Amino acid sequence: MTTAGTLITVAPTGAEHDKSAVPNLPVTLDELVGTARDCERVGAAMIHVHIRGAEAEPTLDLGRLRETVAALRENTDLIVQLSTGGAVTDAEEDRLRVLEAAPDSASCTMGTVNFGDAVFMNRWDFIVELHRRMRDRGIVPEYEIFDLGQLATLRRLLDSEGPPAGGRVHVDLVMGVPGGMPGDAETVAAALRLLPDGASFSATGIGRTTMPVMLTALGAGGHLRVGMEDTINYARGERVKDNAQLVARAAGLAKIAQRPPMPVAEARALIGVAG
Ligand code: KMH
Ligand code: ZN
Repeated sequence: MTTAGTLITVAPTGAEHDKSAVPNLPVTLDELVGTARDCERVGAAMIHVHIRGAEAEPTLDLGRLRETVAALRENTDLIVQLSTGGAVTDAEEDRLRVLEAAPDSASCTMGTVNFGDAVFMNRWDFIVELHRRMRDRGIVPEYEIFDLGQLATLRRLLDSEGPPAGGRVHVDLVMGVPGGMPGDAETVAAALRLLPDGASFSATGIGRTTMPVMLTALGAGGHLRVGMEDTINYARGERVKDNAQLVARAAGLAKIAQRPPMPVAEARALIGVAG
């Protein structure tokens, strides 16, 4: 489904980088809320959240997740999406427990993929369980796709389990992960042929694939995810200053493409999150 506007999601932290690589990586709740406000101001409508613990280590601590959801709701209008992907080392039961923090949306990865030197494990039974629990709790999934075969898994899931909470199917193509699909125009085109009918999609390119993926997705009627989770260099030899810099660039390109950043209310309707 193509729309006039562009849904911009910011993924500000992730589980893979630290402040020694990017000093403005938001790792405390205050930093995350400040980033969220800045990014909302320049065009983001949704935030994809990974949180950190007291030592800035990736964590799925439920108390912290609940506090984070509450703080983001209090300080922004952004759609709050929690990661159930976590870090590659996270256990399935901890990833499922994330849903107890009751976000608007949560990520739901459609298969196992090599992830650099590690493996990001997503067994079929686990995927089904995540999908069911999200539906039972009214949490809207964003189906994360790291490789083309995962789109076949998404179709299998929807065929066997029926539609998700909210009734819409929204997919995020995460491209350019070493071990996953490449981040280039040909692969975006191939992915679009495999999308379920009526699905909306956003795309993000890791590292050097950031710009080719962004420009292709915009031209193809897709939406954008940007942020330090995926991109720590703004240009060759230039570190990203902060997440708002990445959102502002995406918003500027979306305007040039005559598909300006989508207001939050429209974004909620697009992916099926209740207003
Ligand atoms: N950190 C990656 C292993 C998600 O957020 O759902 C998984 C990830 C996907 O980032
Ligand atoms: Zn993530």
